[in-house]
Amino acid sequence: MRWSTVVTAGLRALRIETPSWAYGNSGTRFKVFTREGVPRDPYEKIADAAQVHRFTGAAPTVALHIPWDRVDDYRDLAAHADAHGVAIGAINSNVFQDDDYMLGSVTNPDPAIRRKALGHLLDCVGVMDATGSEVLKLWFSDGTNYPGQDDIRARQDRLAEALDAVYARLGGHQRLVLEYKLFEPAFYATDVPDWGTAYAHCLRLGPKATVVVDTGHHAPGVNIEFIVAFLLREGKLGGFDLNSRFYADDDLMAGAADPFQLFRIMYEVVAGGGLDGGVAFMLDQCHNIEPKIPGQIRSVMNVQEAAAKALLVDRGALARAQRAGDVLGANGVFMDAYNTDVRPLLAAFREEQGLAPDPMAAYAASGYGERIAADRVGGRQAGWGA
Ligand code: RM4
Ligand code: MN
Repeated sequence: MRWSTVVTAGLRALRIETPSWAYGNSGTRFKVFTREGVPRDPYEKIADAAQVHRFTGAAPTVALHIPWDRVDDYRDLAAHADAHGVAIGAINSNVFQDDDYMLGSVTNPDPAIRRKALGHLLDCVGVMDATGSEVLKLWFSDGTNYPGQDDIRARQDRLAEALDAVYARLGGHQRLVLEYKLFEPAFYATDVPDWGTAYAHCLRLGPKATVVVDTGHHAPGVNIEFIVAFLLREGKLGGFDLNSRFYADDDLMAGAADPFQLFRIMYEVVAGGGLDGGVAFMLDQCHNIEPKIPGQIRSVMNVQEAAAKALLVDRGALARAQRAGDVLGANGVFMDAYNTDVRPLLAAFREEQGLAPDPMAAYAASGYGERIAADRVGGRQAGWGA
């Protein structure tokens, strides 16, 4: 088959990182629900992440969030991951949950609070040194709620100063990815609200700074695939936080709300060489009402399906139609790929690797969910914000 080798090579290259926080309890501003079997520490979160890899073969790394995943010995945690067949991926900094950060972290008007926030970011690079992680993910909740509350330009200066210090601390094999988000928790002016702001800071910093696109962090209707195409073209796409949204930063399963959008994004990834390395495909999701490990497995499968369809686009035929100005022909080539049922292809792809064709069914049959529910009693469950 003409296309299967292209698709298989692309799928092999696609590695999807799962977030440690997806395995803990989570919820909304209104309620965090507790569930049986939820991990009580980072070691158990990694054990759960390893199950996602075991059944999908496509999720070999797990991202940490510091301090949610604080441990005494990060080398030991990395060894634990290795023993479970996975590795520690991106280190996510967290400068949004201390009382001190009410008016911001690295952009706070108080220099002492800025120093504290920067200290945390530098500590995160120390964690990377111990775990072997190559990616530091920076997301700042910084911003203001009211016009006039603080000086918008001064806050950019403070941000740049902190980013410079973090950048200078990175080792040769380490890089930072800067995440943007339109709003929340700041409601008037967010300090890194959009890809343009993140891009400008990263451009100034240098080659080890790139932009991370969290698919839930845009205004409704924004053309995310355009952003992806642009950043890839500039060599500034560092990675994705994949999830889906209906309204704001909903953090629902990737590909659940709008599989067509995920396909369009993955097409730009494929066309722009984003599967050839340098782009981290991370999930940033929470599972508030659905079981967590299967929620991650389903998300990985959704990303794989979108990628397979993107890889199926007949790019020769598409280019010919585009050159000829054949609007409907070009769109037809695109839609033919999207409308292909790639599930049999993915099932075969998994079987070739010695995996079960249906990871959801295989996980359910494994009994792991029942086992952790029975074993993990006592102790304090990990949860969002803990
Ligand atoms: C933010 C952002 C970050 C994530 C936190 C929990 O909205 O998406 O990536 O680490 O949430
Ligand atoms: Mn994110």
